[in-house]
Amino acid sequence: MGCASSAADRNSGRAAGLNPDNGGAIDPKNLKVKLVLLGDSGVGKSCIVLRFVRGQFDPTSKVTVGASFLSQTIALQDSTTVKFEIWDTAGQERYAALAPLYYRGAAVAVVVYDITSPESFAKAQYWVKELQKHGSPDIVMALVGNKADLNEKREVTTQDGIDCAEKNGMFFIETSAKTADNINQLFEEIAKRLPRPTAA
Ligand SMILES: Nc1nc2c(ncn2[C@@H]2O[C@H](COP(=O)(O)OP(=O)(O)O)[C@@H](O)[C@H]2O)c(=O)[nH]1
Ligand SMILES: [Mg+2]
Repeated sequence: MGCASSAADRNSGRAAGLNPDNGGAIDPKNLKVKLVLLGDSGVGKSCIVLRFVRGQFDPTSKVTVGASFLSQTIALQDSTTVKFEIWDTAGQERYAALAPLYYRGAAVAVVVYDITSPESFAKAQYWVKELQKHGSPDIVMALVGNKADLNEKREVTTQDGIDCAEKNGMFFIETSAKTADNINQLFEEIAKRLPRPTAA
């Protein structure tokens, strides 16, 4: 069970993000960035995207197969717009070999774990290492502890998340796709951290 994005079909015709050169655009006021979500199956990657793009939470929708593509534009206070081209990957092992196709050339990687699952936190650290080895050198990385609404079942402390993020130069936030807590903040903070292209 999970949040498959049926809206993916609507946007799939514009799925040019597989081009490694497509991680960023040149207009400094209208940024276009390729963002990839990585993390164990079931941590809520698809739900985070759906919450951000459509403002919805659907606990009954389907597991992501391979990867799906959605886009969303946000406006920052300095009137910059940032268009996120979001690649939501499937966490299952059988798709792991495909992951480099999605994170190669990505300007942003969002590594997600579930605060109730130490296994998913270990997997997140695996992805961080993978990105450090094979991702773009200037990639913006965020570490996200999702399902913060399940605090009574928490098994990964906030401090563990903070420490891991600090060690790896990442931005850290705890979110809930279910309650929408910190979902917009996640993307706004990423947008603020993007390297701004200087006018040619
Ligand atoms: N309580 C709670 N459940 C969530 C949250 N985000 C996702 N889920 C549930 O976790 C399951 C997996 O979500 P999904 O987005 O498919 O995970 P993915 O495999 O990482 O894409 C689904 O049953 C969701 O309803 C959240 O923030 N809180
Ligand atoms: Mg999914």
